[in-house]
Amino acid sequence: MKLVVVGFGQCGNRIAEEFSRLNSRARFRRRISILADAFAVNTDSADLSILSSIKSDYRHRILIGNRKTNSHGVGKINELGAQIAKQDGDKVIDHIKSTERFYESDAFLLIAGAAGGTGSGAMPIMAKMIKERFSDKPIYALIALPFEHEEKTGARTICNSATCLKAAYSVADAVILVDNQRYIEKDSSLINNFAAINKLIVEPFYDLLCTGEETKAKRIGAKLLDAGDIIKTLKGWTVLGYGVSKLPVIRLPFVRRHNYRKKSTETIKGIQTMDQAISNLSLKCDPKDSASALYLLSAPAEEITMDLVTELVDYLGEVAPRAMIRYGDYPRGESTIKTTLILSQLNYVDKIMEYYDKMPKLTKEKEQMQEEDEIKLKKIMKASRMVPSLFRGDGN
Ligand SMILES: Nc1nc2c(ncn2[C@@H]2O[C@H](COP(=O)(O)OP(=O)(O)OP(=O)(O)O)[C@@H](O)[C@H]2O)c(=O)[nH]1
Ligand SMILES: [Mg+2]
Repeated sequence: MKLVVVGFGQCGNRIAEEFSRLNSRARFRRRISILADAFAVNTDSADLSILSSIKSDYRHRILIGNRKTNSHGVGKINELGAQIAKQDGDKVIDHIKSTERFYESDAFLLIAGAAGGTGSGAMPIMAKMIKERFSDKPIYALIALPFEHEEKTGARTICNSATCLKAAYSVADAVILVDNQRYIEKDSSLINNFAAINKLIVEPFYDLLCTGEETKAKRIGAKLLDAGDIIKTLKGWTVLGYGVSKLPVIRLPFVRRHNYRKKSTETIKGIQTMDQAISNLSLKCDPKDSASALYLLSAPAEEITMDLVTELVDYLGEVAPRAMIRYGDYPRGESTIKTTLILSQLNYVDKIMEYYDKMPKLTKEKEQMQEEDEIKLKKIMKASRMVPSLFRGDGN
């Protein structure tokens, strides 16, 4: 599957860069392209200039709103990010459309941080514009949710996240949720280490995008998972999971083929990677709320047995009983078993309810604060009438 990746704002730009690196890895190691192209869109020229893997010309690093922001970002005001996208969106679409391999792409992946200003505001607006122009390709929004400490310190963080999520959900075919907090829970050394978090965010896409692009016969699974399966699975609120388990490096094929005990250990390893994928979901949610799931098993060809494949389907069926399950296998030369999992069409996501539930209180508090500010300012103005003016005689 080939994506057109567009990152908005600093978070979106950096994750788009990571996708671009993933594409280089696929091309170098597997001779496969998984991106048609990658773009970075920002209101901040400094953020664009420090990127490294996205092409450095103005068509790929697209500056928007420079008249309004002097190229310094929108300072968390996502309404301004949205307004700028409405005005400059055509420029972004022209650049995307003119990319050489645009017509090879299967879908758009638009990326942003929910809590910022540029990405949070501009990404959903651009999703709508892109949908109107290219109705034949699905649009996926990948949204990074803020850390807990950011949520504690600012109402803006919650408001931006809630408005971005609502708008993205209403236009995108699927919204892929990644919770920054989940990545530091797993490894606290990751606090503020965005480069490491971004690598973890994009890793589940690697095999998922590569498998349908393979041309070598020995890399094509008995049950090939292609773009069509992924597109049919992805709908609405979506999370991803990923699990990996190492296999012994030295192999004696004739021993394994006849060794029942070893085979069952490998089935257990396969199940373990599914367990890992479920417990490491990109956002905490209940798999029972998913109506559409997909898994991809990547392993050496000789490890992919019917036993393992059916055990994994049964297991996922128990964990996500409402879900229609699609699956595939990807024979690889590496000595690992990997499971990539998508849980889509979630009908309930705690975290999103949390943001939405907080909004009425925050809106009321904001209105009250504005009223108080006006009253206080009026008081000062009133008192200032007794102060002589330095402008007297100027007509002021
Ligand atoms: N996963 C991840 N999250 C990031 C990254 N950079 C920023 N964030 C998160 O994104 C949010 C801030 O969004 P930014 O992308 O910095 O903001 P912006 O879209 O550039 O908007 P302005 O700077 O306000 O114009 C915060 O919640 C950050 O924790 C990143 O590289 N990766
Ligand atoms: Mg910024």
